[in-house]
This record gives sequence, structure tokens and C-alpha cells, in this order.
Amino acid sequence: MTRQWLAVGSMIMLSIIGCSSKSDSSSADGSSGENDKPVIGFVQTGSEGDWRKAHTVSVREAAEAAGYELRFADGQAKQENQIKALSSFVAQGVDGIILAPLVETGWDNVLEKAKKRNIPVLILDRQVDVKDDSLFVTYIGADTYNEGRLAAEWLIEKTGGKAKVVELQGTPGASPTINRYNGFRDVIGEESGIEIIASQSGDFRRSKGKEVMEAFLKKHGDEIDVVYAHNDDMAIGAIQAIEDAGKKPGDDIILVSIDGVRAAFEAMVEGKLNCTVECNPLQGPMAFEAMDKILSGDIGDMPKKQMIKDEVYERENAKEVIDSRKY
Ligand code: GYE
Repeated sequence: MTRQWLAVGSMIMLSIIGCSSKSDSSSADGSSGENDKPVIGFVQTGSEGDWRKAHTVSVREAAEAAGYELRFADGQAKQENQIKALSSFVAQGVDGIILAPLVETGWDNVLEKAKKRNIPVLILDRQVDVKDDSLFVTYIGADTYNEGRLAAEWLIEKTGGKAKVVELQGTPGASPTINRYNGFRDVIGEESGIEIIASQSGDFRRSKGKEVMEAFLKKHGDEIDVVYAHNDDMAIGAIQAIEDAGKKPGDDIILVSIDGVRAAFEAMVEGKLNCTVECNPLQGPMAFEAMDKILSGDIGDMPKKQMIKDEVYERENAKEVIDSRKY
């Protein structure tokens, strides 16, 4: 396959790092090298926390292991940057694109550009909401709606169905935020005695989780029984805020979050976090297995959605499993 190499030039936000060590697939005159590897453009959301770091490493390592050249674009938490990076990969004529979309909507136009150039797009981690589903080949990621449900089921069991909850939401408009919000509410329903007394975005970030929790504590003080955080990083930020307010996280206030990163297991071992619902970021191998099939035209039985299974971990069993955690 002939590929064109267009210099990225003025696109400073786009950091392109080829993982290729054996050969460089493009030469200065724009033609492909002899031992060329297929080129994949990967558009990442940014680097908001520990989960994301593990996700980026997984994609990079899997690309290398599967014999791809990976061009990496960091969206730096802006959809605008991600759209520019996608357009640039289309202009470069890469063989395929992997997109981890920051938010759910607003992708139709740029995905149409890729489709016109016959460049297949695999959506990874977060979902897109597009009018025409043929704009991407497949979606691979966690079932984030189910994660919200699992957090609520655990909480009902733990509290006997009676608690006042504050919620730290993820990035507004991101599919895991929407799904974890809805999944949780669909389980607590209107009949349980679980009441959400405050809910605000902490942008999936530790610092923002701490800031929002400080404000919740100021406003609601002793009323708060539970923190439901859409990811571990925000829960860890909230733990700091709770300690600063002179309370005991894990005992005075119950915390349940999502991801299952190492720092969450450490917090559980220390008794400060009560529960984390796993969301596996090690999605690289699945992504490149799918990409192999896509590029060889073998997509007949490929499902439109490929979901990864999640488990629930509690502080009571954290010590036994912490050493076996891979991220
Ligand atoms: O839970 C969070 C990250 O999109 C599922 O993004 C992912 C989420 C993950 O920032 O920690």
C-alpha cells in the first residue's frame, strides 16, 4: 500500500512518535520503505490520570508487539486538538486510525473525511455518538454503564440501601461519565433510601476531585455518608479532602469508585477506600488484534461493540490481590 507522508508542520500540539525500531516506513520523498510496517495514527484523550497512563502504554506496547508503526497524538483534553490530529492522520494517508474520543458527540465530519479516504477507524475506550455507524468499524472498551450499576449494587448491599451520597462525575460529555451517571441511578432507582445530595464534575482528575470534595464538605458537612467517584483518581483526591477536614475516609465516609488502578488498591489496603469497580485499561492487544483483521479485510463477523468484563474489588480483599494487579 502506498502511503503519503505529509509533514505535520505547524501542528505543534500533535506529538508524533513512531514506535518503529526496525525500520522507518516513510522516506523523505514520500515513498514507503522496503520493510515497511502498517502505520496507525492513535488519537488519545490526554493524560488525566493513572488509568490513562496505563492505557497509553498498553496501546504503544501492543503496536510494537504486533509490528505496527504508531503515530501518537495527545489531545491534551481538548476535542479540538483531537479533531485536528484526526484530520492530519487522514492527510498523511495512514493505514488505520485508533480514536479514544474525549467526548461522545461532534465526530461526524472528521470521521467522514477518514471514510472518504478509505481509512478505517477503530474507536477505543470511550464511545462516539454519530448519525452513521458505518463511520467506524468497531468499538472496543469497557461496559461503563455496567460499572455504574455495579457501584450502586455494591453500595446498596453495603449500606442496607440507606445513605446520602455525593457524586464526583468525570469529564462532561464523555461516554463513561454519562454511562456511570445513568447506570448508578438506574440501580438506586426511586425506591431505595439512597439519595444523591450533590453531583459535580471533577474531570477525572485527582486535583479537581479534591477541590470539588472540599466544596461538598463545606456545604454538606456531616450529612455526607458516601462518595461515589466516577474514577479512582478523583476518589483519591476526595480522600485527601476528607482527611484535611479531620474525618476518616473509609470509616466516617464510605468511598466507592471505578478503575481499579494500583493507587486505589493501595488506598484500600490502607483502609481509606472501600470499593473499586475495575475498568481494564489494557486494551492495546485487543485493539491490534482487531486492526490486523480490519487491514486484512477480515471483518465479516466483527461485532460493532466489543466490551471488556469488569470485576468488583473491596478493601477487605485488596491485600490478597494487590500484587497480582497489572496496572
Ligand atoms: O475511567 C478514567 C479515565 O475513559 C474509561 O477515562 C475511561 C476513563 C477512566 O480518565 O480514569
